[in-house]
Amino acid sequence: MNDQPPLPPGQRETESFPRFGLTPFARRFPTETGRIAIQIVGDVRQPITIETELDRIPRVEQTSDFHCVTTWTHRALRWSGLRFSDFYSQILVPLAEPHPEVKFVVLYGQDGYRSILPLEDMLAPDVLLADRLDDRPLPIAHGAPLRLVAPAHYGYKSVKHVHRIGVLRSAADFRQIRLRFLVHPRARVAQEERGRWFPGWILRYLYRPLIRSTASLFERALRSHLTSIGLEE
Ligand SMILES: Nc1nc2c(c(=O)[nH]1)N[C@H]1C(S)=C(S)[C@@H](COP(=O)(O)O)O[C@H]1N2
Ligand SMILES: [Mo]
Repeated sequence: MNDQPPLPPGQRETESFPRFGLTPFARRFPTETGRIAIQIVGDVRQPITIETELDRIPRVEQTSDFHCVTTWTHRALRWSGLRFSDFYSQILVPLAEPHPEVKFVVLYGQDGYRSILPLEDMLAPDVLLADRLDDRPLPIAHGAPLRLVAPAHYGYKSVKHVHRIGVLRSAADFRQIRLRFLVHPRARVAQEERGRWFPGWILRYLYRPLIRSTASLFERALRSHLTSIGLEE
């Protein structure tokens, strides 16, 4: 039985779903993992914090593959949460009143990580703010209490531990956290937009040798963090 679509260019399937990311973030963890609160910032008339309002939006479930830019793919993850497009039109727009020319969305994690995507990409129906994975509350490993899931984009756009969302008219107001050639403004997996200036396939060979050590660094850091807070996941 194999009715799954072929893997995107350059990707290889992994059985495990490692906690992963940029190595400077391996030892940084969220401080608030139970309660969801999202601060809205940027080109808005009303900077606000959204909490209980989230209950107004219908919940959705989605099964999607997760593609890391370093070439590993974990298939068929079952997420649940809110569609970003519902969150945007039903909560963010009416309450925060973004400038009509807003074109970019920035997501900020509690660990200091951040990424930017065009608003148009964020409004695709498969982009979620997820708070559950495989029928359980999102674990710290994968982004508690809330993370972005943008399956058509490389994993580096799917910010974990989201606590702030910015809306911007210009991407020039966003400060990148990694070398510019390693980030693509859209990072679509199907187009192999791994980074900029070089064709995506070149970056496959730069990244592949780093997967194993990065995953084990993140795994060790997670285990010692969970021990330090007296939790198991
Ligand atoms: N807050 C935060 N979000 C993040 C990262 C991070 O280091 N911190 N790493 C990104 C990268 S590069 C990837 S591949 C995915 C990994 O998600 P996972 O740890 O759930 O596998 O998270 C993305 N979102
Ligand atoms: Mo990644």
